[in-house]
Amino acid sequence: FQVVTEVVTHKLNHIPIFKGDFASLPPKVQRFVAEKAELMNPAGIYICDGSQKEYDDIVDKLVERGVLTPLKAYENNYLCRTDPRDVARVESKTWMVTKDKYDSVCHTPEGVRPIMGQWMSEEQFGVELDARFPGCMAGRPMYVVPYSMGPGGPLSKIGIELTDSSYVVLCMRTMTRMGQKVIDALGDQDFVRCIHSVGLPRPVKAKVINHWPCNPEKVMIAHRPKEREIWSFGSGYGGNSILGKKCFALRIACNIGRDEGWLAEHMLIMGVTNPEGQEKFIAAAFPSACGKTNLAMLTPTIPGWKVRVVGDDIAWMKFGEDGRLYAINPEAGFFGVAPGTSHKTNAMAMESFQKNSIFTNVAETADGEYFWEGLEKELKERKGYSEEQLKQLEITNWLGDRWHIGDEGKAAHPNSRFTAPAAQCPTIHPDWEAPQGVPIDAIVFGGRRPEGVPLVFESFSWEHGILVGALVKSETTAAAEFTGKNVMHDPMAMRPFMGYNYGKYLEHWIKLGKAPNKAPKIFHVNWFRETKDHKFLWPGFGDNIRVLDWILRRVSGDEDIALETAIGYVPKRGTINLDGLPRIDWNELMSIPKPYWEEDIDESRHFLDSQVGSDLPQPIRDELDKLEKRIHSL
Ligand code: GTP
Ligand code: SPV
Ligand code: MN
Repeated sequence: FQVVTEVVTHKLNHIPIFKGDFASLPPKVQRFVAEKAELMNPAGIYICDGSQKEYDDIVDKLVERGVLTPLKAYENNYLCRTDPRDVARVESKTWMVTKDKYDSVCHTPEGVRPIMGQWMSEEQFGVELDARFPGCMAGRPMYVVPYSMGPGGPLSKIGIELTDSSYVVLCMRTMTRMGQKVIDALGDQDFVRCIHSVGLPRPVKAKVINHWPCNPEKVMIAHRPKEREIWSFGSGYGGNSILGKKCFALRIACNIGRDEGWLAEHMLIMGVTNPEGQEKFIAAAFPSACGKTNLAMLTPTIPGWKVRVVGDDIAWMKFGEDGRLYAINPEAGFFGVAPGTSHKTNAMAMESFQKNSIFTNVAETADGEYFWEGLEKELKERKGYSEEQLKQLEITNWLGDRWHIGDEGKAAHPNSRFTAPAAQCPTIHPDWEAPQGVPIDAIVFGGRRPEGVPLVFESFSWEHGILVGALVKSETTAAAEFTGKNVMHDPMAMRPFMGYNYGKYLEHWIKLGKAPNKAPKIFHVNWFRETKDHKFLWPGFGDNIRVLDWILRRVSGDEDIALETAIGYVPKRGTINLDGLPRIDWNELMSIPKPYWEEDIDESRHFLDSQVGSDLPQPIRDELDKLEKRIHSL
């Protein structure tokens, strides 16, 4: 039987309710809201119901205030320009707070700073919290955002975000299932507690740029995994503030998954149907801004194939009773990279954001259309402009300045994003909201590897595949604060999102793939290998279906198409369909240069020794030893 722990309703000392019925919230929610309101002292409390009217009301207010600009060429599309100091995730200010340091990070040698997760002590967190949150919502409304990650059912989880950013409320409504229906489903259950403030109480002492309050000096994104709690301060942008996404669905959820026996991963989920009509599902992990959204929405360039999206960024995966791995997309929208998106590269994304979408830090044309790098050609053709007319087109860049194509600088920030409802994607999978998920047949890792790494290879086993994931590296992108193009480790594409000791995380992966569970095959792809003069060797985008074709034939047990090499199985020449492509330099694209891999394996060993150390599970160490031997005998 259950002990009723809370029977009293909670009091809100003098803080008015702007909207909603506080008394009808479940007691646990009342207490959470009341306590945090007491701490942050907002002007009033706004309980979100998730309705269209509520969304429209907030949009109207933001348009009035100049935070959003209607993009007049579309229905219900808006542009938002942030403070230019608040444009991406801030990995260096993201922490995991646990009693024991090694619950969060690995035992790295003296003087080596862990890059998979940053730990903060509970004492320090207390100090940092006190320096930020008391009174931080003064003069602003506090929105109460109840939301579900997942469509409901056994794999879904509920969170409540308290935020003083109305932009965040709008994004949460698109990115999650949000509102009264979640409160109704919650009842007396627990939920993930999410506290977010832009960190600029009124009266504002700093200058507010672009009507975008934020507090860059004091940014802190802290997670208390044991308590299932997130505290985010100072930033209104993306993964820093839309707390259902990276904070909950990856950093907190991987902890829940560890306790409950499932995986929370930075992966797209897609259904791929071959010309014979057989569908298989793929989950793929690429680091931020390395092609997940594009692959998930791919328009095949070879006849007879069909690709449908289940998710473009996050997968929650659990082995079912039949031993197969099932995945859900916990999100309800796409928060996708805008630059580079065009009808040529990603038509399905373009179709997804023709209405009801928010564009953050993109440029705007004089005709009220969005604009970013990569749209020049189709804009010219669609409008019938001459080269000269195109250059004369009046554009307002992401900073709000007048700008023309060919001018210095960028029209859109490289990490500018569209926020669009997933249901608007023409290729959304009919089962994308299936509560039990879809069965995964292949897991694919990848990254931006300009050198040395072939287009595709297949691992020899589940454990070897985990090593392949553990050694994912990629050139840095604009999705986080790093500048310049350095190849960095991004194990499992989770470096910025690891929620607990990475060695223990690898152990969890190993354990889940054991019989009677049927572990999917694991592959690695690289769309980004370059020629000596820095041209991509592979056309990418829709042509990536040709690689998926090979992968799925391997999954079906086609032995004849693969060659065994030191790093894994690679396609035999002629087994990837290249029909209709301009000349592909197969040798360059597929080569496994010994000097490169010798250097790489040394660096990989150093990485695992210094970053995972004694936490590295023995089966992965064994795989590393075997890989090293194979490379030396290349
Ligand atoms: P996050 O949302 O940050 O997690 O990124 P993502 O992994 O979903 O990356 P996305 O699909 O948005 O792609 C990021 C950038 O990579 C875009 O500018 C794309 O145009 C580019 N890109 C994606 N796929 C390919 C490809 O196959 N080849 C090449 N050359 N570029 C690609
Ligand atoms: C990523 O950086 O992987 C994203 C964008 O998907 S953000 O939500 O900002 O994390
Ligand atoms: Mn992502």
